[in-house]
Amino acid sequence: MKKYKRNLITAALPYANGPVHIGHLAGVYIPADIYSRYLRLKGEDIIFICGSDEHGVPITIKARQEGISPQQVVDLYHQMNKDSFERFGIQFDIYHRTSHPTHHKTASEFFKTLYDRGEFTEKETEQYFDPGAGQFLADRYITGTCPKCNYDRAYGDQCEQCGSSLAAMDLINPKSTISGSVPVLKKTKHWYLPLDQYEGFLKKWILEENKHWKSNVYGQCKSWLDGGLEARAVTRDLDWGIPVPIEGVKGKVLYVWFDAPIGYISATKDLTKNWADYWKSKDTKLIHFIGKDNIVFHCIIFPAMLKVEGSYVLPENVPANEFLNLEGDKISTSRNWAVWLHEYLDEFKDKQDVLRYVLCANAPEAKDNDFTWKDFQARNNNELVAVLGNFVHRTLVLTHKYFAGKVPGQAVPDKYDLEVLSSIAAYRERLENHLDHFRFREALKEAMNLARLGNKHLADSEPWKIIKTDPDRVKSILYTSLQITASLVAIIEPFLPFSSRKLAGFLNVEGVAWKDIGKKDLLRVGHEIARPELLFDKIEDEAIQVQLDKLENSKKMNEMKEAGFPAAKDEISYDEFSRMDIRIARILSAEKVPKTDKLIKLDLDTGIDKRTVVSGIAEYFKPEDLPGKQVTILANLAPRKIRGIESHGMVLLAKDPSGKLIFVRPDQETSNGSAVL
Ligand code: B3M
Ligand code: ZN
Repeated sequence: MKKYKRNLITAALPYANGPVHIGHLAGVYIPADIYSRYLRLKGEDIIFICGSDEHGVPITIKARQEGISPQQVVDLYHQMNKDSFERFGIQFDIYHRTSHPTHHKTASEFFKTLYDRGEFTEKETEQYFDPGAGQFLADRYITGTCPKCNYDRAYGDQCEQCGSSLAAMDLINPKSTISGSVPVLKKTKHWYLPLDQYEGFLKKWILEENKHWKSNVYGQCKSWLDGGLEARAVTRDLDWGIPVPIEGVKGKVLYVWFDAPIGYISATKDLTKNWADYWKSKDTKLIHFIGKDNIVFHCIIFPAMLKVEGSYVLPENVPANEFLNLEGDKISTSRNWAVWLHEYLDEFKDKQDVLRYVLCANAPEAKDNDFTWKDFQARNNNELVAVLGNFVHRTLVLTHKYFAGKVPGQAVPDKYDLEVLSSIAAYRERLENHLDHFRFREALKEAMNLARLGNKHLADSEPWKIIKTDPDRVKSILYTSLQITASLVAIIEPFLPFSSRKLAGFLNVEGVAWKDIGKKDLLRVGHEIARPELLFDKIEDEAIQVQLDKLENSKKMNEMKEAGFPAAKDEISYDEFSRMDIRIARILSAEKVPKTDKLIKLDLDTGIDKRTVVSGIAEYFKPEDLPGKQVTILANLAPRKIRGIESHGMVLLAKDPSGKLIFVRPDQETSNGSAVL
């Protein structure tokens, strides 16, 4: 294996359009953090880069849904994700953001360099344009009928019913999601990266020189390359992003997948003035941690960009993971089928390592995998508590009980103890072999095996039975257990950093270096340890039930939505509710509003006044049936002019998914003006 001077580790920049969930963690951030911590512990030169991806359509869609600006969206989620990662112990050297001026400058210059050298091709194409909104439509902003399965709510890039990836032009009856109007085709000019021209280079570099990549990554690259590459547009008609830095070009931005990976470079620039040592030297080992949906961008498109630019290093490896499912179902933000990191951190205080452990033990390294709360509980109770926690606790308690908390000497070293002691270094070697090859599940298993060995050694030797008859033997046993415990401080650090800290505290040491794992007298004879506490505690059924109930609730909400009932609205305060003046009124007279299908004009006696309200009920009621009926109204709604008639308030109706309307009425006669509370 080639020796490198430096390590440059990147983790995919999450879109700042929502919180991070366990799928992101298991796919990207946990493996990346384990790997980075491991290198740091070995004393290597390493920087670990991440940040928010703040451009592109995902951000503008979220802004539109929430009725806030894209800037507000990214400000909110950038801070939230940055905080969550920190609380979770993901130790980035910098958490940057692509809205940062350094990034705008870096990405613009990158584009400009390629543009000035004539590396892009220019093409005019026809694209969907929303005449009502006066803007071009990104594929996600167009819905219509899927040509493959006839689903009528397919998007311009994908049908969520049959999973086909689509082009906006394929949709039958396309509609703009912005204005609802039918989009028209309009000419527009864009710049393309001619990937087809780099096919030769990419084939050689990936298929021949990068055979060591994980088979899921290599396989995906191969199928892209075998299918033939096409030129890719690197600009978009959008008003959110980095403006295309070409004189005279307006209303166009860099394609988010052009600028986002350059974000790794921008972040490094703001981290260290020696950024070029990392990015522009053959001695750098560049590793991208990503999820499988990002493979083509990190293995084909970004390397092609770097290669064409010419002065940057290419990734040595791109250890992408597959997807994590949740309780047998695909994780989905829109269906709220996820475990959100910020919620986990609030609900399971001080249990960061439990989630880190479970997500690593279960990581979708080679194929998609499933997270279940029962497995989470079982792994905590049967592995962290029963194996690791139990071993550490027994060792520390017995040391206090028999030797006043001081590391005993090996008066008469026993053969078994010596064997155990000399085997510790081999654990380190096996761990290194796994970690160097991104096999984090295996590495974690190996780490736990050392605790298992410690447990077995204690159980076999039974010091509690021979303390009276053979105290010297007990000294040697506990000396051995304590050395294992000290090695565990380093061995578990990449995976369980919080517990490693705690354990170091119990042992009264600063920390343990990776190279010292298995070292003789790692804990010196006579060294005094602290009073032990529990490293992990049991998770009870109740805590798991709370989580299962939450998911059950999401499921119910999704079924309601599917059936056409509206989604639940955000909570409001009692104060907000009490500002609504809801009361009972009687219909005095009713007549259809001329030249409309739906509207009826109602004259009402509200108890406090007589007033007119226009209501859209004509499809379900005849005007002549209405006078005399009592109804419920929202009386203090600001007046509105509807078809020339001023409407003062609103009659409350219940609408079922078919659209049918009925009145919300008191179930007995009551005085007009009665308040609804
Ligand atoms: N934001 C996509 C994602 O979150 C994208 C990654 C960018 S990495 C440069 O999956
Ligand atoms: Zn379909």
